[in-house]
Amino acid sequence: MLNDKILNFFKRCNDSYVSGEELSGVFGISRTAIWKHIEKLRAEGYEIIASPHLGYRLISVPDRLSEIELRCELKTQVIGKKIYSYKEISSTNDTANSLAASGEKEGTVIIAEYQSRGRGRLGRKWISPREKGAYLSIILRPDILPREVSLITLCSSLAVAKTIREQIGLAAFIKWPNDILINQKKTCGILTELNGETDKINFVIVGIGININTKRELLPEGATSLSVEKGEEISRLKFVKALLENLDKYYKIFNSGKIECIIKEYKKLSVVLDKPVQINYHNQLISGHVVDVDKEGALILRMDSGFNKRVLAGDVVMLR
Ligand code: BT5
Repeated sequence: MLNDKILNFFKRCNDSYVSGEELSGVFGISRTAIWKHIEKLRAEGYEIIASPHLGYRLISVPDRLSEIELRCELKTQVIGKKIYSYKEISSTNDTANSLAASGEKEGTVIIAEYQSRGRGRLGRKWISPREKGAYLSIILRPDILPREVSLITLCSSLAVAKTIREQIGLAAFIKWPNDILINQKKTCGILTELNGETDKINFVIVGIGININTKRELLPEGATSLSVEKGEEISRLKFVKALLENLDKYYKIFNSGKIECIIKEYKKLSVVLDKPVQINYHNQLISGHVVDVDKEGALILRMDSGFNKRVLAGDVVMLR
């Protein structure tokens, strides 16, 4: 805790030197104790130089997804106003679910450097290599009906794809309902979980897993990471901050009722629109041509019979 306070003090000093004496006075501990805290921060990857006459100066911060670094100059109104960061967790969605059930506010983010039981849909696994990706969950309390919850996944996948395009310059596309692809390979998956009753939502958890600096060999078949595709290391911290800002931006548009704006943007990045697909829908394989995504986020499939079918969930296989 004191480490965080010292860090915040450095940040407020705008890159200038702070003397050991000043730090010792502010925090009410000896200069030797201050030095020990500085050593701890250095061990965490903070570059802090010391000059005998001037004191300490923070030079650079590590690429860690910690609460203190993520919150620093984060320009959001709702998302990330509170952040819980963990070095290791079972699943960020599980923690988010329990925090939300005990009343945690909308916008709170739970993020971890490693997940021992990262989850996908239908009990599938999400591989979460340590300090390589971003594994986060966001608590939302949208004023919508349970049947409209797919729109939250849609909105979040748009925010992820846009962030990849803006920050990394890679052509990211969305594969309905919850995958973000680069060069047809999966780089991000989204798991949206709903807690509610038939006609009322208590809360929604949006879980996002993104492979950022993950090596190809740590990932399953058909997966990739931003660094593999870009051919260089990526600042996870910068990327995740930009992502939180985009999530905030699209959630605001969503809440203002401009769903059609979001769907319009979404369709431009969809890999399934106008394509022949096969969908595993309630354990039944159906195939057809995707003709639209409707205002509740459902896929409209023109079946071979000529009839349209509305699909709200399922696994899509591209046929061409
Ligand atoms: C998803 O499920 O794609 C949703 C994944 C959501 C993960 C996040 S991480 C933060 C939060 N906390 C959690 O516990 N979960 C969320 P689905 O569409 O069912 O895809 C799962 C499938 O993707 C697996 O069966 C694998 O084939 C593949 N997969 C697993 N790990 C992957 C990875 N790191 N990158 C790409 N593909 C992966």
